[in-house]
Amino acid sequence: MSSFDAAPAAGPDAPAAPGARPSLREPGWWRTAVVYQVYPRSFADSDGDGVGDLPGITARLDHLANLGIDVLWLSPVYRSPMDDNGYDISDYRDVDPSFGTLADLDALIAACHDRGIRLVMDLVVNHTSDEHPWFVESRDPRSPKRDWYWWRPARPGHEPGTPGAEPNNWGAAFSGPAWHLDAASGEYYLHLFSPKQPDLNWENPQVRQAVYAMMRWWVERGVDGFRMDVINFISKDVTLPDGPVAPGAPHGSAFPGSANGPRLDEFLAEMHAAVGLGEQHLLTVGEMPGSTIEVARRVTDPARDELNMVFTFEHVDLDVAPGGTKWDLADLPLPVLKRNLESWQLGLADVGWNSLYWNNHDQPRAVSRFGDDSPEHRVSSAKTLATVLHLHRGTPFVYQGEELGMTNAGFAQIGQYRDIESVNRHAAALGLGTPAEEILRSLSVKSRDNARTPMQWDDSPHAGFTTGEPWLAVNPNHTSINVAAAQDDPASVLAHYRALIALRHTDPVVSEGDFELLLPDHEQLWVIRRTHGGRALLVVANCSSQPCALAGGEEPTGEDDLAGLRALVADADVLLPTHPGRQGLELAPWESRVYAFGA
Ligand code: TEU
Repeated sequence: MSSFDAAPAAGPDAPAAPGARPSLREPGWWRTAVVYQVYPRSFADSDGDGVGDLPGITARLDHLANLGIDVLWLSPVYRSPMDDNGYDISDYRDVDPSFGTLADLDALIAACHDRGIRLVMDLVVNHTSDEHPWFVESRDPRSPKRDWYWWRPARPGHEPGTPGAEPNNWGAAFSGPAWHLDAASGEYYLHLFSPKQPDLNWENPQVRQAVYAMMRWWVERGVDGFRMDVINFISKDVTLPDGPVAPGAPHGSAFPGSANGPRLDEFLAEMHAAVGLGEQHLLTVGEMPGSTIEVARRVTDPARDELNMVFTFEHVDLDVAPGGTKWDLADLPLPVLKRNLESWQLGLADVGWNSLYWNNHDQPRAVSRFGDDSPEHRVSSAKTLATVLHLHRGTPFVYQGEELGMTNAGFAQIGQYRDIESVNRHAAALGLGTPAEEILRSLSVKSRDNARTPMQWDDSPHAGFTTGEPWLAVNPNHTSINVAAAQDDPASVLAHYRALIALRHTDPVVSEGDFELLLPDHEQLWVIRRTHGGRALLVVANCSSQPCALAGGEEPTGEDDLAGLRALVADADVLLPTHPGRQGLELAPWESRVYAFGA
């Protein structure tokens, strides 16, 4: 148990013991919190080896404290062969030497707590590394750990190792089949990601107990919660049925069979009880590709004791051609995006809770994807995207560098990429005859490395990230986009994030207010009304690179039309503008205003 929760055994009215600090984990604390994600490999390197590390993060904590965030989510720092940058774990109870030591992690937890920041660990338990002792043991068919993973013989009538002999047709997320043949036993094991990430078999109760014990160990060490990697994959359809095959695709889809299986709720509730997630008010957020509002409502219903919130993928899968993969690019009309976020707001309004995010270590940079990263509009569009997201109801997640308006990497050659998904995708698509330019174009838009270029601290040669050679190239635009330049600039994206985070902490309309989307079909404007306790906030955001007049030509009638909006904003106070001093009925490109109504 964290020292913050070791309440003195005194009556409720007893004065606080000298030096006692308020608990960082009151019931429901995460409903007003803002989370900041650190991808350790790319945040700050303290020892000059070109890879970010824990002492580097600790040394930069004041940046997070100044931003005002409540929680640091640490992407994996566990011991790992780094096939997938730490999402392939070989020891859950140790820190990888490239990131430092357990003592460094203890120091980071303490330094966070000293600043009132909670620390949430990434929990990757759908799979381990193939170098984890559990899997090493499991390779022996007579081992008691054989059943800890998904070992299966070849498809009946097929010789192991021949084309099509895999136990089913699922493709892996990182290209190729989701099965790897182990020559020693002649059987295949399941890996939904890389062959070095074998899936754990959660049907086996010993697996589950081993995971819960490990989680308790981290809670004892002082962590304040868990972000759970692909947690809806832990329950699968145990018949492992073939998935649908898209035209021209080399493999079938692992959906729906590999996720959201019949025992998901049971496993999550069991974990909740076994780890004491509720009693200790730990933050839990489950990453859930392919989950629906219905699943999220169930899993985040407080009465069910499963999770606080989930990461949906719906809104980050909208710029994909119908039936395609993430690499099949498509335009995203604003109404489609607005309506999607609205559906989650309404779907989880009375039960459950939303997470809110544009960015993480797997997604391209928001300002490049949903905004306009040209020099003219980058700052405004980064601010306006932030305004819109942070004025939704839920817990916002900020990914490192988002608060600066960091952009996509701009890589033009395959040699610049490091991510296993991108590198494998390039090879697989070339093999299928896709033109190289087309592959590079989709990588430049969608590669996960867009999010992973080093954090831009200053304008020095490696952006203040490292004194050595960075593991992934620093974006050349760090000469102007960096923390040092933004720090004291009231017009910076950083200053705008500080204001939004502060507003959530002080104004219950932001954290708890009811949500309404106005003008849902407007192609430039994103208009949101939040109401709570007789007060209202109205967000009017021009999400386009052209000016937008609220005095339109042909206007629809009805409560939510432009004329109604004009009347609303005529005399209202602007609480949080992207363009201070501007008023009137025309919005500049990417201008947004938060108006306040009521006492
Ligand atoms: O990601 C799960 C996931 O399905 C995607 O976001 C993934 O990145 C996909 O390949 C995108 O096309 C989680 C982690 O966030 C990711 O970094 C890991 O690689 C993955 O699980 C495996 O642990």
